[in-house]
Amino acid sequence: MDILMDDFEGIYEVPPASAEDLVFMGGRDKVSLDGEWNYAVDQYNTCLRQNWYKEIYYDGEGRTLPCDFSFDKWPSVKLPCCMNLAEREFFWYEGPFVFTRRFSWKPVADERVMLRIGAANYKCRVFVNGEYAGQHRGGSTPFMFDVSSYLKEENRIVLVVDNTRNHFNVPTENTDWFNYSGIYREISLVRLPKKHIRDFRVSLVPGSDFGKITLYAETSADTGTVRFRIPELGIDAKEPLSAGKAEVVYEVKPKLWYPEDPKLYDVFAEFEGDSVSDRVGFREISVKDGEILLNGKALFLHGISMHEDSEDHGKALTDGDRLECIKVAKELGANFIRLAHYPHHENMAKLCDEEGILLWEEVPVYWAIAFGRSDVYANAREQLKELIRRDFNRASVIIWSVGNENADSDERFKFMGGLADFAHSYDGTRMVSAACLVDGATNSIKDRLAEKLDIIGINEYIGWYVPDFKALPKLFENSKPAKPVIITECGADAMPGFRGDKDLKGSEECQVDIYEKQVSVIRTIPYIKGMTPWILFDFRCPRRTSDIQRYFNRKGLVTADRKYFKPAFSVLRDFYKEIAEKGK
Ligand code: GCB
Repeated sequence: MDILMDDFEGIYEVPPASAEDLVFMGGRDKVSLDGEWNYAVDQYNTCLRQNWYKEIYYDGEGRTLPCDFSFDKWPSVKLPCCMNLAEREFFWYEGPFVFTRRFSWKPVADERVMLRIGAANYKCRVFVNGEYAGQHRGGSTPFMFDVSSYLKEENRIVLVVDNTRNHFNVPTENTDWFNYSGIYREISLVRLPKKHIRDFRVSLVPGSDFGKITLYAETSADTGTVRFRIPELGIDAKEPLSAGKAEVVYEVKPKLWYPEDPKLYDVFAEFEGDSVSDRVGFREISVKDGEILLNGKALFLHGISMHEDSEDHGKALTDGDRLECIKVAKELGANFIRLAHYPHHENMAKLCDEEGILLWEEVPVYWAIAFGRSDVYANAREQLKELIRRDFNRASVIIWSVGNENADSDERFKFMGGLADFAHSYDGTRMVSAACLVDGATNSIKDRLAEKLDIIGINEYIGWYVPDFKALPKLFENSKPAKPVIITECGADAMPGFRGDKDLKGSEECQVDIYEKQVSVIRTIPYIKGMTPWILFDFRCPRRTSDIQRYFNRKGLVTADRKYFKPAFSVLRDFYKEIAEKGK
């Protein structure tokens, strides 16, 4: 009896879907399952306890049984979305939701069908026609399940999505952003021939004097031949597989990708009856003698931080929302965006490839993670791998960040050092960083993790959380970093339209003052090679309850509705303009 069952979750604890289950998506036809789904709040997890997904309506004798669910009569919601914004009464709800819909399908013999969910926060369990297809952990990365064997002509899918915060999740129960619930990125089915391409990577070979391109594919079969093509560069190569992998290095000088001229090439891979494609830019990012180099030239990252959040859609931004974010960042003079603090939608990086914006992408290893636990490490590493696998071909992405503001302990060094090593080994074409804390005891940049990073990110709130501004020049005097530094956060809250003296916390004048002081010091420090102040837009945050906050973090330079530009916006814009004119 389900009411006497204590460990109802045990049977669902199968190994979660992993990065290795992700199949390369570029150029593939998808059947979208977005749209109207029936749903219920399932606060007590009764779907999992009573196996609703099995849809048992009758006893063995054909008599109807009482049911605690009625899938097709439940209210409906248009997915993807953030459920907190779907109905007023869901705003503060955290816990399980059950989503279900029917769909028709034409099964084809020998075909593989993958279900892909762009992201669901945080734990997602998938049932197709009464069978458990598996689970995924992590609220911001895509996952895929092979559902071929479950599909019929008429189908029922049930998804149980639970965003209950938990100390052993990545992130933990305590973050400085809103814990939106639901399936907030696209849901689709992808038909694959039995023999298909699983991964396809195209990149400039680092250190090749911009003269070599690697084309790499992984396939579902061990043997055969992969054909790689980049017509515009005259590349057409057939490469035999070895243990399911094919790689070819071409000597060719592509036109390089620059923010000012983001050239993209159409690239293709074909294997048996399968073919995939992508649009890829070629650029080299490196670090040398304390400089960050893009295509061999030193550059200063004129950046800004950004959450994935909008007043109307929460994290379920539209492409229109994303383009608006990019437009506002460009108005600021930014050539670089820090996508904090978790993987944003893959379309953001695609749009930045086209728009010529450099990106920092991050995994939610945020604040006080349970660093001592191997299962938590495995989950964080998987999220990082899913992100790298998803965005490897994006020229815009130049930095993988392995986390944000974590106290320097032995366990944390092992955990995050492990992630940094993994990022380097899984992707040799990018820089690895993390947003580190200032060492409070010595007021200096001193974090053991720096030895594992290519670039050191530093969050400092001097002028705001640390009121005495004199600490800022001292911080930089006290530090002798061996690597380039990006100020990954600095800033101040300002309530839009709240005017007052510069010492009045929360006033627009106070935010202006702090920005003016920050840039006046930062510009003089030679080892600082970029900055991404906190933050472009105000964002929802349950921790922020003061009269000037009202459940928003108001450190934005622009309000959450993207309409009002606070005066500090122009301080940063003018600074970026001035240094750009000086060629920095
Ligand atoms: C930080 C965090 C960021 C917060 C910000 C703040 O250091 O990295 O997530 O939102 O400070 O506003 O306090």
